[in-house]
Amino acid sequence: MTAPDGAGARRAAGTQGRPAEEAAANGPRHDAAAGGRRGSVPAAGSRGAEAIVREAVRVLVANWEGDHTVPSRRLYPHQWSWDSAFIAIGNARWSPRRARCELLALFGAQWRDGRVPHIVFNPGVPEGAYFPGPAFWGVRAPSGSATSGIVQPPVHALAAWRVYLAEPDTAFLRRIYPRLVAQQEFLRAARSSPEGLLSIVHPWESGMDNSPAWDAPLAAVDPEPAGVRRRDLAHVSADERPTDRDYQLYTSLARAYRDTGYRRAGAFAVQDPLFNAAYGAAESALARIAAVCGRDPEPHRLEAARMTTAMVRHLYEGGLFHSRDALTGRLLRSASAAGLTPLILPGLPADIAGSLVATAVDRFGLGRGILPSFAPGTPEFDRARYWRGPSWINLTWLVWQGLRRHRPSLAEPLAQAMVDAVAQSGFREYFDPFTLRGHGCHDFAWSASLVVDVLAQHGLDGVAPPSGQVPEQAGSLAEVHDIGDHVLA
Ligand code: 9WN
Repeated sequence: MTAPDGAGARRAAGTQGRPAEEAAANGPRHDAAAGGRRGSVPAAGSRGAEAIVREAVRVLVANWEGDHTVPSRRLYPHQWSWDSAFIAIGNARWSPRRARCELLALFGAQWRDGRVPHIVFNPGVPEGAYFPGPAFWGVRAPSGSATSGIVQPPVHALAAWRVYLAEPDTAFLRRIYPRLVAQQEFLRAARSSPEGLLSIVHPWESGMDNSPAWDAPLAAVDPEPAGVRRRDLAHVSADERPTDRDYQLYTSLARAYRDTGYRRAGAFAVQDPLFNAAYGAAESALARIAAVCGRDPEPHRLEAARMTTAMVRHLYEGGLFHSRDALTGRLLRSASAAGLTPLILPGLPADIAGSLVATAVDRFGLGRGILPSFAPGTPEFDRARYWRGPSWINLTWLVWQGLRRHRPSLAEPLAQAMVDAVAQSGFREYFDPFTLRGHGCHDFAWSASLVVDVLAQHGLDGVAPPSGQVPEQAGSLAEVHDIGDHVLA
């Protein structure tokens, strides 16, 4: 971890890249002609790929905590729910054992009602290392672990299936299947609406905390009156993080939910396309998992189809999926890249997929670089502030997965853009969509793990990854014994 990037650095990025207006009009790209710094991929081909994979594995080993991986040693020193899923997807390529362990550790802290908490706290880390810590949340899982009481997008079934494909271990699948089912059941029981959509009750549940998509519903929330003692600003510059007011809203909402025993939503209940798409894709993955476990896949297939239909009916408008305010019934039109993630739904109708791809090209610059988290050219867009514009590897990876199914020709440049970002700036938390300058923390785990997965599937500049044959969906990049803990720790 190095010193935070300051505001000066951010201004410098703005002047080195294209002027904001030009960038806004043309969408993100980072080739020399655009005036942005081209991603300096180290020696195209398998040797470059090998160096990146090696460095990624170093990060993943450095962040390993014995049974789970911290997203970042200092900024996020506990286990996070959807991070662990993305980490497992990449770890499956070099250590399927570690990937299985990651998921099982997370589900070890599952609550009786089936919810998988968004943070599992490490008892060895001091209370003050992260805010809000275990004392704020005030709750323990049946396992005894202190946890938060909210959830994150359920991308875990997808991860479990990919971990299985990397190394078919049916015992693992049998063990995790009922837990994944319980996770989905909790969401149906506690969060569904008459329209058949699921609500998140806190912006942190979206995983895209300060997305402009939440600005309107958050206007109805009373901020925590007292100041909040944030820890994140000790590690990252304030202009790359949510604002103090955001934190007052986050704390107020979390406190209100906590005070009902984590049962009743406060003033924020939103049906987010990413969360609902993750749930639908999870049902499709569960159908495959069920078949291997000798269970009936059909209910999962039907549920995936049902969710896809509900999303198209209630969240889709004008070439993009939007959130819907569950309290008012209003569609929250915004230009969040979350609205592109329904591309991961296998049963998405072809015409909708086609329109989403067109939107991605026109408004998000798809095909010309990495995916921004919010559409450039909108008043809310901020190229450096967290989820208000910067590019994140997990969001890009999800859309990439969707493109591989619905528009393979655009999947390839997007894979290359992810590799370019980390080749130029390292495994940063997020990236300027125009210059690929890194922001947020360093050595961020899912940036490392997902790029390992990208290289395993795509190679670099179209060159196959170092281990040679890596099948489309299955297989590992290297044997555990080749890139083992001992070699790189
Ligand atoms: C709050 C860990 C998490 C990610 C989220 C990201 C950020 C936490 C924070 O870090 O959120 O959950 O403290 O800002 O927004 O997506 O899971 O990497």
